[in-house]
Amino acid sequence: MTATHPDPVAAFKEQAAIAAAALVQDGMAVGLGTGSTARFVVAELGRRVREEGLRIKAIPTSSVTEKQAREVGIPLTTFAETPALDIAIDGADEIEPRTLNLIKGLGGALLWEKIVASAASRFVIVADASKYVDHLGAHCPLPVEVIPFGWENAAHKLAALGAQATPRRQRDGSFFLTDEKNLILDCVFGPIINPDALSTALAETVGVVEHGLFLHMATQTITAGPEGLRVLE
Ligand code: ABF
Repeated sequence: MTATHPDPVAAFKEQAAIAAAALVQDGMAVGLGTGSTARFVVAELGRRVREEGLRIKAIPTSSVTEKQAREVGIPLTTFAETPALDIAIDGADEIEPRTLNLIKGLGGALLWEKIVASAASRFVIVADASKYVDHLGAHCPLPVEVIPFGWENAAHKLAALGAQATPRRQRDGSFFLTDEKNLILDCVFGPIINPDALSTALAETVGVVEHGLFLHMATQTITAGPEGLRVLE
């Protein structure tokens, strides 16, 4: 299968996604990511299930991905039935090529994404090449998932860590709610020089459920861009 999307960036995403989907083998338990690049992965795996008889079972990282997986015919499972996954394939907002550290979560699904990634033996990231950065935080805010109760206090604590923390809202002005009915605070830190230290500080912040720093988790990144396909491990 080759990338056919007319939009060049989407075609890069599709190219990376098809390459990642080829890593999935018969009998595997698969974590399915969220976002526009992960959508191409789900579509390709659905094609392989329907056309090649690929036998897999999958756990989605969001209700949106669950809906798409059902539409394309990918059998779903749960952590109760399948506590460990062979591979999880997901997108990212920023990739630091030296470390494969990531910022994820602009899609609002970071908590389930991190849980699925942590249950997988292999965590493969797919993206277009524009996602590479020298330092995390260079282009994107860091999404932080917080409990709605007392979110303002969490925002003040995040400000003390150096962030401008803004609750993510829907178009109608209401708060965006995650699949767990939590809030996302989009935190502008600027370039993050010590992501490990920040990750620890965020984890210790009362009211924070999870954050979008995915450190030392990705086993491989597959990206596509004008220079072609690039695999980092
Ligand atoms: C999800 O997809 C999120 O973690 C991340 O924010 C987003 C990336 O979206 P896209 O692939 O559309 O750039 O994995």
